[in-house]
Amino acid sequence: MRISQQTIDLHNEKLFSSHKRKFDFIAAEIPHVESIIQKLIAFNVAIPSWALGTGGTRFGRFPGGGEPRSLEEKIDDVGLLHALNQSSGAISLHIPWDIPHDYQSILQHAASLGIRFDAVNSNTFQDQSDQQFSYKFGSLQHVDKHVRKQAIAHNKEVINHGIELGSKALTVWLSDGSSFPGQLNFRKAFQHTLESLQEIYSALPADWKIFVEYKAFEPNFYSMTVGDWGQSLLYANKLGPKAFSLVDLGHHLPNANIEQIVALLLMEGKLAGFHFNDSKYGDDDLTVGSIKPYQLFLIFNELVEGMDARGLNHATDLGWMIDASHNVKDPLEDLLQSVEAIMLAYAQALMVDRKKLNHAQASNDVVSAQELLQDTFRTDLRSVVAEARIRAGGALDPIRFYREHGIRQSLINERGANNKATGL
Ligand code: RM4
Ligand code: MN
Ligand code: MN
Repeated sequence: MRISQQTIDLHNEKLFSSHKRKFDFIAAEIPHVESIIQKLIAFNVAIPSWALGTGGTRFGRFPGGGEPRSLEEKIDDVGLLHALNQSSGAISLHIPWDIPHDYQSILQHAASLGIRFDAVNSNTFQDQSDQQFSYKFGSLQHVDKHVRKQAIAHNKEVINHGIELGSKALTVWLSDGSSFPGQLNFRKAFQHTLESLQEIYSALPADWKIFVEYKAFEPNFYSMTVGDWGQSLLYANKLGPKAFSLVDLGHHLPNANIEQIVALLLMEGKLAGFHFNDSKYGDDDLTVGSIKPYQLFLIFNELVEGMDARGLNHATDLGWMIDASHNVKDPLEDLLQSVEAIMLAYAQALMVDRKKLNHAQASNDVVSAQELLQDTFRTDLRSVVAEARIRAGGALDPIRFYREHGIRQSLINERGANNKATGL
């Protein structure tokens, strides 16, 4: 199913006067509101192909119906999101969960919905039925070079799929590590992983990047071979200028200061970008902004400051992706909420008065610095985000539109109630 511009316009007309009151009020308070709106319009967040179906835990999974049955239908779902919010114009594919067969028709299909292909992801954390060697004891780190070779070949294959689709980056997340003391020689595991990554790196086209994603624990519970930003940065530095560290918000030990990590990776020119999600305990993969919205704002505050200091283009120079799982919500509603939370945090960060903050910092005025950030965070910018969205052609209230138009029910009618999308 597709959403017509006409139905979006009708929806917007109905809600416009109430929106305008809120927007005019806040716009009068922000002198550079127009430039914030332009930046919001340019900003897009890629949707993960592996999270368009219902997620689950190791205890169970409760599908909601109408899940996409093919890569084409996943692209359709991203098309629906993008039509509603005009900020989800990209999809990030996970191979082999989503192997593209007919590149031309997939490219055409995606283009007709305004969707491009973001980073491609490899998977050496699961065994596939047709593979020769098992990843039970790791992939790029493995003690047996045959296993490493197989994992390297898989990554090269993923790059090749990405080249056909116009992707410009490979994201490598490894579950490699150990679950018990003594199981691994840490130095050898690191060196094997580095050598394997070097071989993958050498297969990258000139204009590609490789994103090295770290994670503190799970599925290995004693050590992870790319366990934190320090290790990821070591690999990225040793690999070369096309290698960067990817921050997944759920991949840190509790209470880590992620905004500081972000600031320093940016300073080193080694920040790849993000897998956005939120969490209370571990890699919970919850809706972005649902648990720690202030942290999200502080991260964006560092991002805007650091990107501007390096003269980066906010919209295109880093990778912006969601990596979440939807266990109890409709995945599409959940993704709309996540994108909205990201846009809001970005808008707030754009609003921060940098001059005043610099001044407060330079004069050790701790109170003013805190007041300034909290004052910004407590300013309701939802109508500014909505204004950007409608100017770009999206819906004033995407979730309301989605519900009023019975989109999930149409998807169930079209695709059935019991199919299971590939992915998490
Ligand atoms: C991992 C990690 C990766 C994602 C897999 C599915 O925890 O976040 O980015 O590809 O999950
Ligand atoms: Mn991730
Ligand atoms: Mn994760």
